[in-house]
Parts: sequence; structure tokens; C-alpha cells
Amino acid sequence: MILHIDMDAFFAAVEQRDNPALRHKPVIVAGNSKRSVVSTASYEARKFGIRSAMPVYEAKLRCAGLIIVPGNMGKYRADSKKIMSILAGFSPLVEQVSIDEAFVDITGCGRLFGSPEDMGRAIKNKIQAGLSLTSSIGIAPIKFLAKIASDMNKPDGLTLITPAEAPRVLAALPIQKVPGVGQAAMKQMNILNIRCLGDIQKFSLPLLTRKFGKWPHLFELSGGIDPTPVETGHIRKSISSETTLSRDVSDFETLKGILLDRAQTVGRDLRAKQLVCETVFIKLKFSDFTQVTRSKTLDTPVSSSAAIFNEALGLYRKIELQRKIRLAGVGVSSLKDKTRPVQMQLLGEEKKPEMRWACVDKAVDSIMEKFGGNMIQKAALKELSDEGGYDDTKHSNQGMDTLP
Ligand code: TTP
Ligand code: MG
Repeated sequence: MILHIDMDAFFAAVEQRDNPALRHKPVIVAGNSKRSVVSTASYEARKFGIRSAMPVYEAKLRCAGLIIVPGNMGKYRADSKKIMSILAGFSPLVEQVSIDEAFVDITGCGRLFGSPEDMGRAIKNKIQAGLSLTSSIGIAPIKFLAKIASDMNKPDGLTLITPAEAPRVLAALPIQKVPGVGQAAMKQMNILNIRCLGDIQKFSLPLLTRKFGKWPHLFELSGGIDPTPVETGHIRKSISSETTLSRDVSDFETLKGILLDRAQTVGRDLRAKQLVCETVFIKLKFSDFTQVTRSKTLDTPVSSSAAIFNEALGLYRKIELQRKIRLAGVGVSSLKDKTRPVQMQLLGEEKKPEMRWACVDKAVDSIMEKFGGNMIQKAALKELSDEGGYDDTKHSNQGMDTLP
């Protein structure tokens, strides 16, 4: 059996816990710029229709008494770590999937902790006692269903789907609840009158594959098959950082500066985790809220901010700009352990810029770690911030990313 846990209104709940004046009130955690978006809303705020990723101005319109609290990632990360270590006390097979979410394989834990339901309750109680936070837990025979189950009775839920119940729940599951089913797939499914996962079983797999290519996975899920195991020792799939600009821009120098700044943040995070990356990607959101992402896979893994920046810039140059840019982000994926051997280029190794930049990065990283903030930055960035080109509503994604 697999258990999935997801904390309730995580950032907002932490803030409400730490400040009694915020309890039972509509609260959002968000930046303070006019263009900030809601990271999360307390359940009291959700009653007004306020949701993650909604612009703050819209949230304010929906709820006059809304309280806006700035985020504190350090605090959320520390709590996340405590939650994960509580989970590790129940099973060695824990896979953290985001800052407030994890799968736990509880197969074979029965003798120590009782029934799956008992175990779910024990985990919830331990988190409540240790951190004064509520969580929602789903337990099911496969990962996919466990995640669906944890969402069924939020907040403070505990939902068990037994192996006997699983086929019925799967069959009745609205297709839009299935991860990976986007707008385009939904359209095709509507044509075939597929509303629930169970409807997929009415078609033959060869027919679906011939017509739509990538459906074997859905077909398997609809039949209750999800072979993905709980993966421990999980390396983050990606690291990214993005900036919402204080005004929409299209001038190259400002955007170049932002990419440089974001590349440095991402690079620092990457190096701090002793990782290298094989893919660099960028994300741009335009004034009309449409967005594009572009990625490039590299021949050799890199970790220097300069290499990440150069690749990001190369990607950016290839995008045809028709509208002004509202948000720009840089990210890295295909992350590998730095200590793992990699194939080096045989020629010109001593001249490789990546090697030379390693010394600069090392010096900059240690200064930043010691003194923090803006103690040291690229001269190009100094000019930009003097011009007031963009605000500081950055947020590093936590691997649950919206980015690929
Ligand atoms: P979620 O688990 O998606 O949301 P939540 O915990 O706030 O609420 P729920 O009870 O529905 O689980 O995300 C966890 C945290 O990640 C959330 O508290 C804030 C952050 N986050 C963002 O910063 N931006 C986003 O768009 C989302 C969805 C979450
Ligand atoms: Mg959550």
C-alpha cells in the first residue's frame, strides 16, 4: 500500500500557526508588488474563490478583509524537513515530491504500526503534535490513486481506498483529475465521449494508441496498473528561478540582466547541492499571460552560473518576441550528482571556460553564504537595479515545478 501526504494550505498554515492574529482569517502568502501572484491561500480565503497563482489584485477584489503575508521560504523549508523526517520514522521508503508532499511505501509496516489507517492517523497526529499543522493523507494500492485520495477530503483528511474499492474509484474518476491530461487531450476525449477514466476501457488499446499515440499509460491507469515505485534518494528533477517584472518589458538589456541574475541563483542552488545539470531551460510569460518554455540538452554537464546564463541567453535569442515580457525564468534539469564520473571532452580541456568559471563561482558562493543578500553581484546587474528595471518578486521553485 502507498500513502500520499500533502500538507493543508502549507505556507499559509505555517503563517497562521506562528501568528495567532492570522488564525481563522482569510490569509494569502504573496509578494507585495502590484503584480505578485498568490502562492497559497488559507482555507478561509479559499471560500472567496481565492486560489494559488491568482494575481493578488484579483484576490483583494474578491475579499475586502484579505490579509497578505510575505513568504518565508527558509521557515517553510525547515518545517518541510521536519515533516519528511517524521515520515522517515515510519518507513524507509519515502519519496518527497514537493516542499509539502511525499509518497510513503507502507507495505510491510503493518506489524509495527497496525492497519494502513492507523498508520495514517499516527502520522497525522505526530505532525500535529510536532509542528501544529494539519495534513491530508490518502492511502491506496497504487501511487496515482493515493495522490487522488489525499485530495478527496482536504483539509485534515484521511482517505483509504482499499484494493477492493480501487477499480470502482478509478472507473468513476473524472478524466480531468488524471495528471497529464491537458486541454488538448480533453478535447479528443470528449469527441470519444470519454468523461471518466472507466470510459477508456471501452476502447481497445491498439485503437487508442493508433489514434492518439501516448495513451497506453492512461489505459494502464484505468485498469488499475501504476507500476511506478516509491523512489527514495530522490534527486530533485529540476531547479528553477523566475522573476515577475514590475512592468512589462521588451528591451534586450533588461531581460539579459534578469536571465543573468536568475542563472546565478539557479547555479548557486545547483552547486550547493553538489549537482551538475545536462539541460538548461528558460520560461517567458508575456503580457497576455501566454508563456513559452525552451530547453537545450548539453553535451557536457555544467554547474557554473556563466554556462547556465550563456545557454539561457542562446535560448532566449531564438524566441521571436511579439509581445512584451511579464515574467522571465531560468531553470536546469537532468540533474546529476557532481561526484559521479562524467565523460570529459578530450581536447582543449584546460581552456574550458566551465573550469575557469568554477573558481569565480566558488568565491562568489562563499561570499554570498557568509554575508548573504546583495553583497556581491555582476556589474551588469548593478546598473540594472540602479535603473529600477525589475522588482524582486523572485521565487525559486521547489521541484514541484511548473517548469519542465
Ligand atoms: P500545494 O500543496 O499545491 O498547496 P497548499 O499546501 O497551499 O494547499 P492544499 O491544502 O490545497 O494542499 O502547494 C504547497 C505550497 O507550495 C503552497 O503552500 C505554496 C507553494 N506554492 C506556490 O508557491 N505556488 C503555487 O502555484 C502552488 C500551487 C504552491
Ligand atoms: Mg499542500
